[in-house]
This record gives sequence, structure tokens and C-alpha cells, in this order.
Amino acid sequence: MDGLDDLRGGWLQRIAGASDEAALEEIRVAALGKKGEISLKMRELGKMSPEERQEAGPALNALKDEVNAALAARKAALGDAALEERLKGEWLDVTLPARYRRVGTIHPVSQVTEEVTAIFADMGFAVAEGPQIDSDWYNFDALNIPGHHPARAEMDTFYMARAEGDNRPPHVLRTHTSPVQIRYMEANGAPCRIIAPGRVYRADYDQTHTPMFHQVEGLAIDRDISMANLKWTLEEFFSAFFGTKVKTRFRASHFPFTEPSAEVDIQCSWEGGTVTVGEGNDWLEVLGSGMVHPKVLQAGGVDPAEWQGFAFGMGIDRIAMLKYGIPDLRAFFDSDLRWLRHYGFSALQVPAVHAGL
Ligand code: 2NL
Repeated sequence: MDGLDDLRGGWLQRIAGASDEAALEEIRVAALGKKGEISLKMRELGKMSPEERQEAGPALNALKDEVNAALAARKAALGDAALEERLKGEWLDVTLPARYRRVGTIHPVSQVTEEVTAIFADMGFAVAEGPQIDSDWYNFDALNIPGHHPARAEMDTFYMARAEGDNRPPHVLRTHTSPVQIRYMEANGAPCRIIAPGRVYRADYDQTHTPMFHQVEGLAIDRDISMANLKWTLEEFFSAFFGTKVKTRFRASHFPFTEPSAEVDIQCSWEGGTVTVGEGNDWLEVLGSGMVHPKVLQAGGVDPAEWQGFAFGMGIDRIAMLKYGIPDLRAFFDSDLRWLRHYGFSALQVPAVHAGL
């Protein structure tokens, strides 16, 4: 077919000269679009004799393929060049210091919970968790606190509202984490060594009480656990926690869920209005404890003829104040950023745990 070489030469030259994708698209339409030059030529094939068509058909198809290939190649080349240009403009100095960002802090309660957990973990205690709303059976009856018991009233319990005719058992905001330990005994049986840290609730608000506070309870059950094991465990704990040898004093007490029961004081000094733990001749009450009452073991599905153990409970907020010199309990829950920055901990700081004292 006459003039095909000129046609090829012309289009390839225009493609090579296209300076951007839009120009390239214009060229494609002019050559291969519905009314494009090459498309019109192909339409002429119909008017040719079979002999002419035999020759011109394949030649035109080859030209069409060649032009298409040239268009694609030029498009890729233009894309590469555009990217190259952009990368030159988007230069970035990765050695510049990072932009300033305000970092948060770990709340003292979280920090102390981590510290307590780490110390008891070293002594073989696992962490147990449970619901903050529980039935009055788990919160009271299972702990040998029957319906008429004054401890129920003393604990200033928050009861969940119940609609008229709702026959589910009454539920409460847990007043201690003991129900977690009852549930753990039910699920896992004896022997066991656990601590149960978490939020607890009592309707009490003054200088030294907030309606929500944090408690950690501990439970160790085996065949021959005694008060001696309790005393060693607590002395070990307080020494590791305060980073100095801490003497403890056990005073006989009474709780419905332990028998015998003891309140535990730690040695401290009062000097210039500040408390220092682990020295001096004064005592601070920080903990309640005792041997788990047989009825409580029974409520947890553990046979008191075979098993016995100790339990204890202490306030986390209280020991956090003592360790870190925080004077006012209520500020713990004010969410005051200045307070949080002052008393908070770096997220990168590992819990301060002192071993081998
Ligand atoms: C206190 C008293 C205490 C317990 C908590 C406990 C848990 C189970 C069984 C027996 Cl499952 N006892 N917990 C025992 C003694 C005292 O806390 O004054 N805490 C600040």
C-alpha cells in the first residue's frame, strides 16, 4: 500500500515529540480514534479488491500495533520523567530533629499496680481479674457476710437499680476484689496463688475516702499454708516495694472472711510532718489479712478439710501516696494535667522493684 512508510514515520515522530500525557492522548485519537487517520485507512480496506486487501490488511494491522506500542512506550517514559522531577522537588532532610509532641504520663495508680504485680509475680502469684459489677452473693454471701451482717451496711454499697418485677439477684458495684478470688477458686480450684488488683466502690467521700478506689487482694491456698507464710510474704513485699527493709506488726483483728484475722502495720517515722517508711518507732496501718475462713473456701468450691490458705487486702492508692509522697488522695481522680505531669511516670520507665533486701 502506498505511503505507509510516510504514515509510520510521521506518527512515530509526533509520538516521540509529545511533551506530556495530554499531547500523547491527542495524538492517539488523531491516529487510532474513530476518525483517526489510521482507522480511516483501515476502513478503506472494504473497497479494495481481495488481492489488494491481502497485502494492505496485514501491513495496516502491523502499523496499528507499532503505533500503539510507541504510544505505550512514550507514556511510560513521560511517567518516569515526571516521577523523577517530583522526587527532585520532594527532598527531605531525615537528619532534622522530630517535631515536638507532648507525651502523656502513667498515672501513679497504674505505676504502683505494675510494681505490686511485678513483686508478687516474682513470688509466684498470678493476676486474676473479674467484673466490677457482681451479684451480692459473690460480693457478700460467698465471703461469709450474710444478709443481716453489719458489714453490708458498713461498706456503703452501691446497688444497681432493678426494675419492678426483675427477678435477677441484686447486683452491686464490688466493694472489694474478693469476688474475683471466689470466682478464681470456682474455676481453678486449689492449690492457688493469685493477686486481684482493681477498682472497687464504696459510697464514701471525704478527705481520705473516694467513692471509687483501688485495691489489691491476695490469696494463697495449699495443703499447709500458715500465718508464717503470710508474714514472710508481706514483709518480702513491703521491702521490695519501698526499697528498704520494712518491719511489720500484726495486730489481732476481725473480718468475716478470715479466721484468725490480723491487721498489718508497717514501721515508719514522722519527721517534720512527712512519713518515711522503713525507719523510726511509729506504725502505719496498711493492710488486712488472715487465714481464709472455711466457709469462704467452701463457697469457692474448695474443700476446707483438705486445703487452707491466707488472704489479704490493701489499698493501692494509699501505698502509692506513701511511696511517692503524694499528700492528697482526692487529687488522684481530678484529671488535672498539671498534677498528672508532676506525679506521673514516663511510659519508658520500668516499675521500680527492689530485689534482695
Ligand atoms: C482490709 C481487709 C481483707 C481479705 C481482705 C479475702 C478474700 C478471700 C477470702 C478471704 Cl477470697 N479473704 N480478702 C482478707 C482479709 C482482709 O481486706 O481492710 N483491706 C484494706
